[in-house]
Amino acid sequence: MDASPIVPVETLEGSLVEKINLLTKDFEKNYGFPPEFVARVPGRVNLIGEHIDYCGYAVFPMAIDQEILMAVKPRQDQHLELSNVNPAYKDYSCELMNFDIDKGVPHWFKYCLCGVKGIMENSSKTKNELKGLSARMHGLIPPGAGLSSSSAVVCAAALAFAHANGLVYKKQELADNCARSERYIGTEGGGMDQAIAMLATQGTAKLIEFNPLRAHDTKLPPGAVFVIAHSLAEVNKAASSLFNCRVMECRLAAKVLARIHGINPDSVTRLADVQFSLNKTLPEMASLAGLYLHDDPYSKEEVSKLLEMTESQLENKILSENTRDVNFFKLRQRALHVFQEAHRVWQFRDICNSGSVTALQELGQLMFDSHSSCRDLYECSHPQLDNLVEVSRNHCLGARLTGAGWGGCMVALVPENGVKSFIDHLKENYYKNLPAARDRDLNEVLFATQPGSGAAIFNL
Ligand code: NG1
Ligand code: MG
Repeated sequence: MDASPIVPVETLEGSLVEKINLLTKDFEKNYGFPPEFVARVPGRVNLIGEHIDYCGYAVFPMAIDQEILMAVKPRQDQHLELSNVNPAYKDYSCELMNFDIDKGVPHWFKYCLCGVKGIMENSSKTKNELKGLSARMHGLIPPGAGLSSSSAVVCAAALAFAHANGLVYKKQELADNCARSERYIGTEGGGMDQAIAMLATQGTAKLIEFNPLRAHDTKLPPGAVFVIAHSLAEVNKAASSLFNCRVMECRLAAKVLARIHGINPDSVTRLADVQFSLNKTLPEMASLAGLYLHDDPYSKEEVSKLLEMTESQLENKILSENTRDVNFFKLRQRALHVFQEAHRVWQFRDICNSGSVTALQELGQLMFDSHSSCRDLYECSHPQLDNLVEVSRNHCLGARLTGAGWGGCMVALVPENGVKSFIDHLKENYYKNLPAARDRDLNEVLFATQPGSGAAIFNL
């Protein structure tokens, strides 16, 4: 894999040049000196494979055109000066040697600090040798939409800080590093978002496998277009414990399944670990989960007994800070979703490679199935998202929530010649009477997208 992603400015397309020029001017107006380079990191849409990356399973995202741009001037001191084109996001500054990322309110600049901290901890330079920067960010990915604006900010800051300090990393290294450092914000995410942000290439979706991180180009069948539609129910998963609660339920399901099968629960953290120990297929794992885990939620007491530990050991050794107070865990439903969804990812890949004349219909069905599973087994949907999928049902090939869920966007598979009529259908039947859609530019929340390119640095 190639080193730090530096792209010659002459290869830029028209609209990106304009955006970079505007940001450069805005930077100069704000700071009184020009930036030296711009880091660009795209958002992503996950086509299939939801809430399984942190269980060790492969996912299927592609980068979108919407992006985070960060204009930067390296400094000679150790000051970090962060500002945002959007006045709603307040300026922030600190010293490299003494900043702290608390797990309280997930302010925008904390995602930048995560990226910086990740590099500081994995640098060939000592902390004293590292220099600060002045940066101005322009975010063009709708926040709280499941399009991974958070990871794009983490990756942009990491890339910018590394470049400003003359540090060169492989893209995989940066992706792994950013996946780890985004957890400083308090969410126990997998590595999908940072991986696709770094490794995406124009024109192809990627099947991404973890441990070690690998990305495989996968051509979508001809005529496949993905339309993204925001339900306009907004979420910030870092501001609630819903996301981490699911991660913990999967972790506990893995340990309980391990115990039942005579494997030491301490040796597993992810459902994939149990599968590999048992050497079973994904459908076999789904059957085992259905057979050995009960439908009623497990109480903390029951899980502790099964894992032969006290409740307080469970809270302190296994659960995250913000899930220690959770008392019930739905292990069967979450494990079933994970094994079945992980299987759908491989089916999706096989259909893409099959050249079948019914490939588009088959992919669409997998997407509908994925949505139902997210809604019913994983309970990570939202009534507005469910409604959006239902309104789409007979007007596209397949549709599902994308990203963490609990609001945010749907992705729909639409044949190339049906894109306009599908978008018109949603405007008329979903957005027209939705109060949250009033005064919104619908082009920003409802658009067709093609696989875009990954993170890059443009030296000015
Ligand atoms: P978003 O959509 O950014 O909240 C999250 C996780 C992913 C993955 C998806 C669900 C982070 C940074 N991202 O994404 O790793 O688990 O949810 O598939 O935590
Ligand atoms: Mg995110």
